[in-house]
Amino acid sequence: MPTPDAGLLLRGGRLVTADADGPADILVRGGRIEAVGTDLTAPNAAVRDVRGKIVIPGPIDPHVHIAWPYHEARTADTFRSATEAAAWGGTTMVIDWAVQRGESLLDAVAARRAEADGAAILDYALHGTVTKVTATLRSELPRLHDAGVAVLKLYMTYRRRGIMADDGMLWYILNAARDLGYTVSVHAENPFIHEWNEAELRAAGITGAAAHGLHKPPIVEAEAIHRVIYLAREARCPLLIRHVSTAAGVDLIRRARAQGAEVTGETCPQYLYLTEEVFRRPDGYLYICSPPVRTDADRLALWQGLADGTLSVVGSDHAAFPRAAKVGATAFDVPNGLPGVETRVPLLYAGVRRGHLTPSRFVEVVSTAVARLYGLYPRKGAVLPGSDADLVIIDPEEQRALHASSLHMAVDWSPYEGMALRGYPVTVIAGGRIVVDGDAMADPRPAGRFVPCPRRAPSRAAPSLAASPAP
Ligand code: DUC
Ligand code: ZN
Ligand code: ZN
Repeated sequence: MPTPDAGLLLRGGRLVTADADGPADILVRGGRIEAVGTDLTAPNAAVRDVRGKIVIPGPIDPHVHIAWPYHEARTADTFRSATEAAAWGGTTMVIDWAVQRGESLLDAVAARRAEADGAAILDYALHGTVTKVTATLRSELPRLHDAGVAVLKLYMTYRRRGIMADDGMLWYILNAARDLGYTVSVHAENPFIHEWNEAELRAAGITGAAAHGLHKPPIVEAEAIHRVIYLAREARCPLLIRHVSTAAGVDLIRRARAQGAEVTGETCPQYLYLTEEVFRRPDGYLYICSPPVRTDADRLALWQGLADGTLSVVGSDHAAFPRAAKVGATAFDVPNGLPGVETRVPLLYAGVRRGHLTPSRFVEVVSTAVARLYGLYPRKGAVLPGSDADLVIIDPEEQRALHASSLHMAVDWSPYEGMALRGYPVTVIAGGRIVVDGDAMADPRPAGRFVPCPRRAPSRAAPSLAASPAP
């Protein structure tokens, strides 16, 4: 009888990576990939026949909000329940935030690790959200690498929540990050425009779900993206725009990249699949997230941006608020966010079926490009000898319909209720453990590890705007 230490041989599958697509056997041993090839043999290993299935490097969700406070509300999950749901949906690692709430970001990292260690069933990493430049923060900035943080996040809005970075703070952090080797990521919305619009709408008595899209039209995102790209180019700091939702945003990033700027974008399944029509539904308030979902034209521009490399990664922006937490408030007060850590990979795979992405590009945006962005490639995001044995097996013929009742996130609704999919992750291997197998949670042990993200290589010289036309 084979023992787990004797290894696991996945035989006869179609291995799809960011740069290859073809038949391959994969031998897993000791939590890592030991060999990849054709006609592999491993006398004592357990053998699994994966003919007809697609094997991909483990998807990484670079944007989740687990147990996350939003005014009086809090997302309903824990590291345990959220990573279980992630695994059910074919994700093998998540990246969450350590948010500077008082003085110290290092304390926030330690507190977040205390929540996750011994609870997460999957590996996880943390990025650091800077909310205030204090003396403590200044002194900690050079040491965040030692705590495993390589990507920072700034909110260009949420002024009234006291976490907004104004232009001065943005400029300071972009310059410090360039010198210290961090990538800066931003939530790009202009607060002054949407707060002005909110006041007008409130005065007119327009506060239902549709007011959400009305107070944050595309200019709210586009102006902020335009401004932060300008600042980051002048500071020569690598920049990631989080959750891009507009065609205008894609266009700004594309043009800046064409001029040599080190800027890229993330989008999320909600912006690829949903449109502002949802705000007309009686339960339209459920769909309130920021930025808002947009039009069909925006949706298609985002798919195009993902396909042509303008946008590099897809995160879920998972924020699991149950119905009860969202009902009853004005559009401006509803806790923002949608559940999505479980549905990100299936929905992106559906993008292959629908002709938006090649199979390799799908793998790149859900896995490999995330690993590269966080400095984790080829430990993560790859199927190479020595890589962590994080693998997901997709059955391209598996038919599933998305229903909140059969999904595993800590919520009683799904933005994609009833949506039929062909092709679904059926087996999830994380660190060599078979975590999900068909209908079974095969290994719910909280064995997820904190994965420190290394300092990135020095920035490519990004041209100054003084030397080239503005984007
Ligand atoms: N927007 C959301 O919709 N949810 C989480 C955080 C955010 O900025
Ligand atoms: Zn955000
Ligand atoms: Zn978010």
